[in-house]
Amino acid sequence: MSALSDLPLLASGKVREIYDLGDELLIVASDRISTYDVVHPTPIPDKGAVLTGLSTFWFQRTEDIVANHVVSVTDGVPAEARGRGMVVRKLKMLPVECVVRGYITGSGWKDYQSTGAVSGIELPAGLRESDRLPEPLFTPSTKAEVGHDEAIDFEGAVELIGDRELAQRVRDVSLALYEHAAHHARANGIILADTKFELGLDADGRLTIGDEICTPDSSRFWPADSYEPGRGQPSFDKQFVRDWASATGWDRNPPAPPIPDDVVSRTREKYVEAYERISGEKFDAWLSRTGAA
Ligand code: Q0Z
Repeated sequence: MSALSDLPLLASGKVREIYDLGDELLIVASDRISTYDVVHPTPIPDKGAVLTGLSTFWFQRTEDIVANHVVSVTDGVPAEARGRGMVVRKLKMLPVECVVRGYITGSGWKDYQSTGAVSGIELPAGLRESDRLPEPLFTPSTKAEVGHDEAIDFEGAVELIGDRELAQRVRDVSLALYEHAAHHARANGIILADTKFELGLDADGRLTIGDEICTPDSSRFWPADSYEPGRGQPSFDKQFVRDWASATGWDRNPPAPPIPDDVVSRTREKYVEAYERISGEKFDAWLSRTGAA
C-alpha cells in the first residue's frame, strides 16, 4: 500500500495531480474548484470522484471509437485516492488540444464575431451566442505551458502533429467522441456545448485517448431545460459558485474567496446530479465500486 505523499509527483494542474508509478501513471482528481480560472480555497466534497466516475463511464462507452489509457480504478489506487484516482498507461501525448464545439460560445463566439469563422472554418452569418452549430466543428488549439491555449486551424494541427493522416484520424476520432457523448448527454437533459480531448500514442504507436473525457472540467455542461440562444448559458455545475462569487464583488483576480457552506452543498449536489444523469447509476454505486465508501 503506497500513500499518495510517497509517490513522485509528475505534474500538478489547477485541480488534478499526476504521479509516476514507473511503467504507469496515477491521475488523481481533487475536490478543488476554479471559477474565472482561479481556484477557490474551499473544496467541493466528492467533485474529484464525480469527475473520475464520469471519465470512467465515457472511456468504457467509447472503446469502439478509440482505445483509451485506463488500466484500473481499483487495483493500484491508494486508499486515500479511491474514487478519485485512475491508474493509466503512459502515452506520448500529441502536441495539440483536440477541441470540438457543437455550440458557439466562449472563444469560438468571440472569433466568430470578429471574423465570421472559427478555426478557419467559415460559418453562416447571423448566428447568435450559444446557437447550435450546423455541425460540430474540430477547432484544435496549441498546448500552452503557461497562460491560454492558442486557437489554430486544421493545417496548424497537421504541422504540429507532423503527419497529415494521423491529424485526420485525430480530427475524425474527436468528432466521433463528441457526437457520441453529446447525444447521450442531451438524452439525459444536459447539453454538452463543447469539449476538449487529449490524444496520444501508446507504446505500440496506437492512437489512444488520455487525460479525462467529457467531464464538466474539460467541457461545458449546460442544463437543457433553460437553454436559450442569444445569451451566455448557465453552467450546469458551477453556476451557484459563479453567481455567489460575482455577487460578493470579487474582481476575479487571485486569491479567490472561500465559498460558503450552502453554496458548497448545492454545488456538490449538481456534480452528483450530473454523474447520475449521465451514468444512469447512483453516485453511491461508484463510491462502492471503487472502495471509496
Ligand atoms: C496528461 C495533466 C493532470 C496536470 C501529462 N496517459 C498519459 N500519458 C502521458 N502523459 C499524460 C497522460 Cl494522461 C499527461 N497531462 C495533463 C493532467 C495534471 C496535467 F492531472 N499531463
